[in-house]
Amino acid sequence: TQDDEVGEVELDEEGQPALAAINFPANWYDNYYNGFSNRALWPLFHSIPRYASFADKHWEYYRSVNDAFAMAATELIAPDKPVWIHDYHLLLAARALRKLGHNGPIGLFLHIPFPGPDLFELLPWADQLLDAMLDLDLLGFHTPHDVENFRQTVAALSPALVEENAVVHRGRRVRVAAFPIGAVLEPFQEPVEPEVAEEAIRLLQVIAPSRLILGVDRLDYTKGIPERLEAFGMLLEQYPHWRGQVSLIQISVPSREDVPEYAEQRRRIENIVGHINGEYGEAAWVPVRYLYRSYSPDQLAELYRAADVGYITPLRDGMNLVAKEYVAAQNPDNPGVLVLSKFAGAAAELTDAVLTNPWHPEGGARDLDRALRMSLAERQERHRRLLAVVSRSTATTWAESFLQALLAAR
Ligand code: GDG
Repeated sequence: TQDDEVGEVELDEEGQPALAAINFPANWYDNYYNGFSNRALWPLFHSIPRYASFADKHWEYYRSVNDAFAMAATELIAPDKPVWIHDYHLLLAARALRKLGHNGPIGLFLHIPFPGPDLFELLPWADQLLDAMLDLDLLGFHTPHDVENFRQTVAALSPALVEENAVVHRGRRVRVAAFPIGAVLEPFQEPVEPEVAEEAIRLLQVIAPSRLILGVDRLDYTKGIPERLEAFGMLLEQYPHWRGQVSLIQISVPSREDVPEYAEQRRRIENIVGHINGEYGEAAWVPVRYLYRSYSPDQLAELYRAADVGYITPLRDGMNLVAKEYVAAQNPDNPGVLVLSKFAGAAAELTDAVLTNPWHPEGGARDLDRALRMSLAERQERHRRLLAVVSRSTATTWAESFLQALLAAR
């Protein structure tokens, strides 16, 4: 909304689950979402402090919005019922709920990485934020590495007692554990109707007969897209026999366009794409097809399946579901190769991917060359093990195990 008032809670009980929404004034959204959430917490928690900026006003709105969510929740949820909070936008909500008298179990799952103390303490409000998180009963992360960072941050910056699987403070035990999220697999494993995937099919026709390397991400500086393009350029430079033989399709889904660092990242990517295509392109072959738009899951499934290499190179990522979806979409008889950044949370589970360092273009080029040359037997063997991991824990099993732990936490 445009005015200065927070809107009433709007309840939609038709769907399953029921949804409630609150309208915030535009300047609240700007300071809370674009500002504190995406210019302070997002870059810092992804270990990219160079992109972080801190403003008192952003923090004030972050507090107000967390209070407003807690207020709305208490209108809808009895004080003894469990509450599951999601992500970095609502790190103060448990504290706000406790102040309003909520005494039921409260859990929070963080979908992004958690930094160690050297980074976390750069935040001017580090102590207050950490202290508020200790009003939770359960705090879930994607990986054991995030759990360890949280434990070390608490040990360094707070008087709380740090145990193996919990943090204890003011008589409350906050259970801390890893719950690696899984993908919704069905859309990527079922056959796709040609009509609904027409766009993707046409795109594949244009690049045929060359081999295909595929990148899919929101356009975000944490996803390592310029670094990926540099490594692909290095492949063409150092392994010239691949020129004309392999193309990169990079799908970048528009995201957070009001945040200046995202606009800058977009320009940087377009610049590198232009450079590579100008340098290596030929009349009959365009090395990089760059698409700044989104595609439906059916179209993505078609592209995943056609790609010889799924090339996913975040500088840092909580999990990365595209990596899991790519594995799920492959034909087991003739699967593609997942080349995955070792700094994605998914790398902790997907150890049979070709793990790569996105900061090292020559290493990246070597890993791509290796993936493109990999024998059928090795591809099948790696894919078999990756698929077992991806099938074992899905979005559903993840949600069930978190909820079970939340109820057991008290
Ligand atoms: C955050 C964390 C963590 C992709 N292109 C389109 C599209 N997608 C879908 C993919 C995938 C999802 O978006 C992206 O999820 P990721 O996990 O890869 O990345 P983030 O958006 O950064 O998600 C991440 C995740 O939360 C879950 O906890 O894994 O680390 O950063 O499912 O298929 N969806 C549509 N159009 C597209 O063009 N509709």
